[in-house]
Parts: sequence; C-alpha cells; structure tokens
Amino acid sequence: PTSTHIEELCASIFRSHRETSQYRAEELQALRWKIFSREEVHAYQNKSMDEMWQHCAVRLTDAVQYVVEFAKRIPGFRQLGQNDQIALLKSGSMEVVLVRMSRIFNTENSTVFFDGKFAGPELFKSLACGDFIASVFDFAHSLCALRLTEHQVALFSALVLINADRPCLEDRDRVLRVRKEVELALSHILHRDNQESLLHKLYQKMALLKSLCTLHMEKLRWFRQYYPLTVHSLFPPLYKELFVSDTDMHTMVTL
Ligand code: 4D8
Repeated sequence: PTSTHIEELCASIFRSHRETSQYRAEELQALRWKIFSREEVHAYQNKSMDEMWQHCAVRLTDAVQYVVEFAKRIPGFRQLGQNDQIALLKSGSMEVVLVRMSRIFNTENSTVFFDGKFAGPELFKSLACGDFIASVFDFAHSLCALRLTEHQVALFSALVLINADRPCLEDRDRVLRVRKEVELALSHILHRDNQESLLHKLYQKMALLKSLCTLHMEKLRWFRQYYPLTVHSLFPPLYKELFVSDTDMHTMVTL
C-alpha cells in the first residue's frame, strides 16, 4: 500500500469514528458538571438486581449499536463474509464500548457519563458485580492515562475490532489482510504524532480488554442462572445475540 492509500485509510476510519461516536469531545467537556445527586444514586442502588441489569443491558446495547455502525464503515469490513462480520462483532463490540467509555470518563472524580449524568462505580451497586465494575473503571483510568487523540482512539478501536485471532472465523486470511492495513494506519499516525512508544502500550490494553469481556460474559451467565426469564423476555435482542451463546442471529443478519 502506498502512503496516500494509508493516509486515506486513516482519514476514513477517523470519519467513521467521529460520525458514530454519539458525543463530541467538546460536548462532553461541557457536560462534566452534571453529576448524579445522592438521592439519584440511592434510587439506582435501590433498584432490584434484575431491574438494574435490564436497565444496563439496554444502555449497553444502545452503545453497541453505534459500534456496529462504526464497524460497517471501516474499509474492508463489509467485504468480509456475513458470518465473519458477526464473529468479529460478537467478540469485539463490547471491547470497543469500553474503549469509548474512556472518552467519556472523568478521571478527576472517577465518574462516567451514563443515563444523562456522570456516575461513579457505587451507582452500579445493585448489579452485584462490584469486582467487574471496579475493573471497568480501573481500565478507563489506565486508558485515559495514555491521553490518546481522537485519531488514535479511532484507529485503536478499528484494530480492536479487526482481529484475526477471534474464535469461529471462516476466512482468517482475509481478516488478517484487513488488519494489516489498519495496523499500518495506526503506526502511520503514531509515527506522525511522534508517539511510537504508544503502540506497545496499546497492545497491552488489548489484553486487558479481552479479560474484561470474559468477565462480562461470566457475570451474564451467572445472572442468567437466577433470572433466565428476564434475559429471555426483557433484554434487547441485539444484546442476547451478541452475548448469550445459544441465541440465533435475527437482528444481526439484517444489520
Ligand atoms: O458512549 O452510550 O451513552 C457501561 C454501559 C458507556 C455498562 C455508554 C455504558 C457505557 C459500559 C452501561 C452499563 C460503558 C455511552 C453509556 C452506557 C460507553 C457497565 C457503563 C457510550 C460509551 C459509558 C456513554 C455494566 C452511551 C460496564 C455492564 C453491563 C451489564 C449489562 C451488567
């Protein structure tokens, strides 16, 4: 690939990220003063476990939908087979949501934008997965510490999605070819920004993301043991298709 080709790829992935990122960086800056009051936090904490799980599943699915839209706009993604597109989203969409969470995370008070205001980890108490929530917040802190630019976040997100090591891929070589291009694009901007040392740190973050998503799946399996009907009847179809292993792909195939 020529250097103009790589530059076009960078620009295209950045545009896809910007157009699907829900909030712009400046907007977020302006929202920082909106923090949940003690009463509001208590109201979340007093929700029943299944009610809070359902609520979070809905919020998370909303965020995932934007990631699906982002994936579709990555050059080369739509040219992959349908099953491989689904396989990449099943394992990668939650990871990209967590990358995006760092854009919307306030390190000064450890809060994240959720449901219209900034919320700390204690707001999620009724989910009964304190260890998972704590790890997610720790991860946001550690990613924020890298102080990535929006271009870098965009390329990193694409790299997280286009991963040839994901399970159940039919045409691994094709995914690998797309990945190589995204890797070139990321190296290109890191070189341009004079921050080549970030590359190694970003690969370390990918390993952390993988373990966080394993934990999410474990928590979901645990919750589903106690509330199978809540998951079956009240969780969004897209959430189930992505994260509940024995669910058919109905919504996904029409994406
Ligand atoms: O732009 O879509 O408005 C988190 C969810 C972020 C999970 C969302 C969430 C985000 C993970 C709700 C529940 C990150 C933004 C808002 C909703 C990502 C936790 C907090 C998006 C960035 C911040 C702001 C709970 C949006 C991790 C795990 C899920 C369960 C179903 C238990």
